[in-house]
Amino acid sequence: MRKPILLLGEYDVGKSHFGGQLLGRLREAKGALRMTSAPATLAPFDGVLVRLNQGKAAGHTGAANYRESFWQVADAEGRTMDLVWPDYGGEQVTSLRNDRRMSPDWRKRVETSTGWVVMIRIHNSHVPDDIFSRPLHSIGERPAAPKGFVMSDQAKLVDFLQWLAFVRGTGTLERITEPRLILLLSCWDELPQDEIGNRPWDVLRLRMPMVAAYLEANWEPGALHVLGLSALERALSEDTVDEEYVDRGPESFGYMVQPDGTRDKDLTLAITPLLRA
Ligand SMILES: Nc1nc2c(ncn2[C@@H]2O[C@H](COP(=O)(O)OP(=O)(O)OP(=O)(O)O)[C@@H](O)[C@H]2O)c(=O)[nH]1
Ligand SMILES: [Mg+2]
Repeated sequence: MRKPILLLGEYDVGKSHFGGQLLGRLREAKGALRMTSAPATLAPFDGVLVRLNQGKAAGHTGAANYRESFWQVADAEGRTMDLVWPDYGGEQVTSLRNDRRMSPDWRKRVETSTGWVVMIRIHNSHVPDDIFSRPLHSIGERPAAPKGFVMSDQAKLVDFLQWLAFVRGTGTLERITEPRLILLLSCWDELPQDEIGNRPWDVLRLRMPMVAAYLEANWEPGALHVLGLSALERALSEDTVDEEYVDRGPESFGYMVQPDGTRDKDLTLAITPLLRA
């Protein structure tokens, strides 16, 4: 079964590094999903894999790039599928969202994908402070109101998902079962100590309550998954070598966070819910 995935993530959320790490794990064949035949090419993730093996981060993907890779994968029960995994410059999603226009290629992806994987860099996303989240004594020091109307991060995401569902013709009179949706809260390792041990849903409810409420109201529970992801486990630099990465290899790093808050080194678990359709 061919499974085109609509991977949605803006600039700098970690799409390319996750793609590279996921490809590495699938080839290793030690996790819940494994590759059944070697992919014809490691592109577009070859560059990321080379950099990670050198203990360095890769650069940003060119804004105009869109490339897909085809992976034949199987789970432990022997179910096989062809996963179509993309990599592209996150600016494309930003302009889709801002311009409310999409090319025929993007429209086809929205219409034909069996699953949507949405990545947000959770540490950078939160509700601005207000009287409910700030101590009362600090209210006098209110920051200047922004000039003009600015949509919050969470309102932007809800608005975008509503629009995509509309483009696809997905009605919301009943809860959505297709496309399945996985929300990956990426760069989980960046979260502060008092949040890093929490469950992904709780972190989402705290940082983006409107998104949490929207997803719960519109998706069928079995078709909706909110998971944590730290594809690299730590910050890497583009210039300085991380010796431990070189010694132990990128396959020793990275984890996903299960719904109950436990960590698992098997990054393929971050996408297995897509294949249970
Ligand atoms: N701390 C930490 N940093 C990460 C992780 N994954 C990626 N990063 C860093 O986040 C930055 C963005 O990652 P990319 O994978 O390039 O993001 P992208 O979504 O492909 O970005 P564009 O190509 O610009 O669309 C890079 O500097 C990475 O080193 C992670 O799990 N933890
Ligand atoms: Mg990229």
